[in-house]
Amino acid sequence: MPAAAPVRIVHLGVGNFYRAHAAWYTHHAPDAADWGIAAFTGRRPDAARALAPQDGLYTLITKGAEGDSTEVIGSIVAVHSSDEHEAYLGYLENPAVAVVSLTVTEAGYRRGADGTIDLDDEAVAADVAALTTDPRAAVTTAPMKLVAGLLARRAAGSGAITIMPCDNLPDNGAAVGAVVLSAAQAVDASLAPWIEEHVEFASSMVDRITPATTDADRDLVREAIGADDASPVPTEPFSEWVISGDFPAGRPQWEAAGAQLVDDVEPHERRKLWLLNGSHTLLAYAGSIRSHETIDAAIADPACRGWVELWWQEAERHLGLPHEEIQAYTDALLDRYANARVRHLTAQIAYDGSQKLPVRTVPVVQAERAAGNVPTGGATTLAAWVLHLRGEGAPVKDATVEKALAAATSGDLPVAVPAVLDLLGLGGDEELTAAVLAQVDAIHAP
Ligand code: CS2
Repeated sequence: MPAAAPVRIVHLGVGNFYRAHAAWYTHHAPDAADWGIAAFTGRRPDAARALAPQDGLYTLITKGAEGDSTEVIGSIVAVHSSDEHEAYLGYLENPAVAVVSLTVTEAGYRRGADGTIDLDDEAVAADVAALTTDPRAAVTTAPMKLVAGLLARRAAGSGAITIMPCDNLPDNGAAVGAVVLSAAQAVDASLAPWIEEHVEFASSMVDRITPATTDADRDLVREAIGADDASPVPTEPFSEWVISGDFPAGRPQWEAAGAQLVDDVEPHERRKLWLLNGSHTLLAYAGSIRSHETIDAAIADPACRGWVELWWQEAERHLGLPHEEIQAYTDALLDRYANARVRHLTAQIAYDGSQKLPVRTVPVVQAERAAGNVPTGGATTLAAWVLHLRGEGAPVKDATVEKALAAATSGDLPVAVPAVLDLLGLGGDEELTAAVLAQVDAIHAP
């Protein structure tokens, strides 16, 4: 193995997805030797425990429909658990560190309804109190980690840096910019103008289906490379990364590794969020209720496949993209979903629905209703989510589900459905309510 590259990227939330995606592109950039990644875990320190003893190295297993290939990835040169706060501040103080990227899930940004930081969130409030007293105090939420890092960078006089979220939020750079600026205001009002001047928020659309690691993956790697890897990452062959934004302190030549640098990520992002993530969410709930454990099993069920196709037609009407482009993308999606070797669990995608539906499902349903249509595909997702919240299919794992759960269990379905629709901003719509109730029956039909 070549000597580890110097740390110039800090990543928050290292999990399988990041290691299948941006870390892989960084490994393949022609200037990879200059761009090491210091990766911090999210809440759970498992990834740090597994990766630190193997110096951040891990095996990527690409599961094609026909067979596997393995590759050892070396771009992560330092691994830390999320509480190693001094180490984190130390990186941010270093002017050579040019990028902070994040995969912290949709919920991790702690956004309030208006898109600014949710100061009522208990963990956020605790972080604000801590940072107001001591700018080097340990904090736990992602937005406040960014604020703490920027306070340290400003104090060190280390200048410009780019923050690049890689989560499935529309216009994720601007979204995180709004969160960080409002978080900074709450801690130290003088930081906000410094951020305006020194910090760029890049947007990125990331696309690669990446399931959780299983023991079978560890066995496969032992067989393939003759060494133990505590944390290999299984993924699919398909991969797409579209980035827009400025990198005043530099960045790896990701485009030479296959990433696309564009002026506007939005059309790519919406296409992916609505067609891929929107259909994933439909399959996660409707599929698991119909006893399908994986996406390949769900898409092989003619009823599920029919609803996904309806959903794609509904989304297409509002994407404003050429039909051929959408057709090519959805044809590829059908192949990706049918790849049984990936074993993507419906229960995994079912996590955090309260954060996911508002960005991947609701906008299409709203656009359809505004156009006078009753979207059966969208109504299926809504019906399946209500049933999931009422205990059917995949278990509910969702930190911000409290209100939706209360609405979904507030009475019989004719009461619960309108209550959930109301919460999603789709309330007072009898035609839509009737469509959702009809899809409850359709999902339950054999
Ligand atoms: C999935 C995504 O779990 C989910 O919500 O829809 O993780 C999806 O697999 C990725 O966005 C694919 O790029």
